[in-house]
Order: sequence, then structure tokens, then C-alpha cells
Amino acid sequence: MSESITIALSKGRILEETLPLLAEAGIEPVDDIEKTRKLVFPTTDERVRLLIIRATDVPTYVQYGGADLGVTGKDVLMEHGGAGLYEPLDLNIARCKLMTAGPKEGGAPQGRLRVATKFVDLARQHYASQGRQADIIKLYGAMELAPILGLADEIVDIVDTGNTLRANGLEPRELISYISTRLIANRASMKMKHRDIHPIIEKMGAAVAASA
Ligand code: PRT
Ligand code: MG
Repeated sequence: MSESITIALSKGRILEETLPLLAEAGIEPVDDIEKTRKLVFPTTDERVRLLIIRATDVPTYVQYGGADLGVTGKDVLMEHGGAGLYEPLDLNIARCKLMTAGPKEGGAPQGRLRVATKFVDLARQHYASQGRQADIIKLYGAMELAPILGLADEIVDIVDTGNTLRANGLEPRELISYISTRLIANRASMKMKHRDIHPIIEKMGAAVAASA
């Protein structure tokens, strides 16, 4: 007998690039997901339903088995820590870099470095690995504002083209990690629902390889 499979997708910029890969695995939302306020969507595969949730919540849903599979950025995954998760596939989409950045004319700060970011653990690890003491200030968005307003000396944020940094008088400094979007799986689901999950991973993997 086939089990039902729940897949958690990140709403926002990843979603648009994820749907064609799922479609290659025969999974397409039945409703127009842009046009409803629903959070759970049946698909063209009757065994599979989709959740559309905040990117930062995807690893948590998959970790606790609320979803069997999930799609999320490696940045979100690293900050979460990855407990209880497998990462069977790099979807190779929404590629970007996690970097430190600071004001173009910024000299060395007096005293302890202040760093604004939503990636609190990753930032702490990064500065600690260099033996630099840093006070980490948690923000939920618009990190670029923090140095301008004197809240922080540096930020840790996602950089793609660098336009956002430049537009705010900042420059990229150190690369922390290359980032792309990953397919993640609940560890128990991977064993218990292997028969249903394995073909999804295979087909999505083939779609990724074909678009490389
Ligand atoms: O918006 P919300 O707070 O709900 O969540 P989110 O911002 O984490 O989600 P979303 O949809 O914005 O991004 C989801 C994922 O996309 C991230 O976790 C990354 O893995 C990936 N990604 C790829 C990016 C970017 N590129 C990106 N450019 N995420 C964010 N940005 C932002 C960045 O934060 C900065 O504000 O775009 C700006 C930088 O872009 P450039 O081109 O100006 O350098
Ligand atoms: Mg966003």
C-alpha cells in the first residue's frame, strides 16, 4: 500500500524554480497556489500534498515529521543545524553566497565587532573560527540598514549580484559559504516511506541533471 507524502516548500523566491522540478516527478499543485490563502495543496499525484510555508520553518517541519520532504536554502539549513534531516539532493537553484559585508570606507572598529544578521549561529561560528570576538545582533530583515544607522560594524547576509550592498554603501568582505537550494528528508520517513520517496528523489535528481 502507498503511504501519503507531505512536501514542505518555501514560499518566496525559491518556489517558482522548485515547481518545474517537482512537475518532472509528476507532482503539480491542483489549485493555483498564487491565488488562494490555503497552506496545504493537493497535487496531481493523489498520494502527495504540498505545504507552502516560510523558508525558515521548512527544516523544522521536516525534522519533526510534519513533512516528509522539504525544499529550502542551504543557508536556512545550516542555521537550523540539520538535526533529524537527510539532504539527498542539491537542486542547484537560487544560488547565492553567504558573506560578511561592511561600509566601503569602514575602518577597523574600536573595541568588539558588532554584527547584525538573521544568521546568528552561522555568524557566531564564522567569527569564532577566526578567533575574533563579535557581538551578534539578531535582525529579521533589511540587515543592510544596520551599518548605515550605526547599529553594527558588519552584517552577515545573502549576496547574489551585490546590488543591494552597493545601493546601501556596503561592500562584500568575506565569503562564508556558497549557497544553493536543497531537497531535505525526514530520517524516519526516508526509511518508512522509502518506496514512495525514492522515486521522487530520483526524478527530481534527473531533472536537476538535465537542466545543468
Ligand atoms: O522573506 P522571508 O524573511 O520570509 O524569508 P527569506 O528572505 O529567507 O526567503 P526568500 O524567499 O527571500 O529567500 C529564500 C532563499 O533564497 C534564501 O534562503 C536563499 O537560500 C535563496 N536566495 C538566493 C536568496 C537570494 N538569492 C537573495 N539574493 N535569498 C535572499 N536574497 C536577498 C538578500 O537577503 C539581499 O537582501 O537578496 C538581496 C541580495 O541580492 P543582490 O542580488 O542584491 O546581491
Ligand atoms: Mg525575503
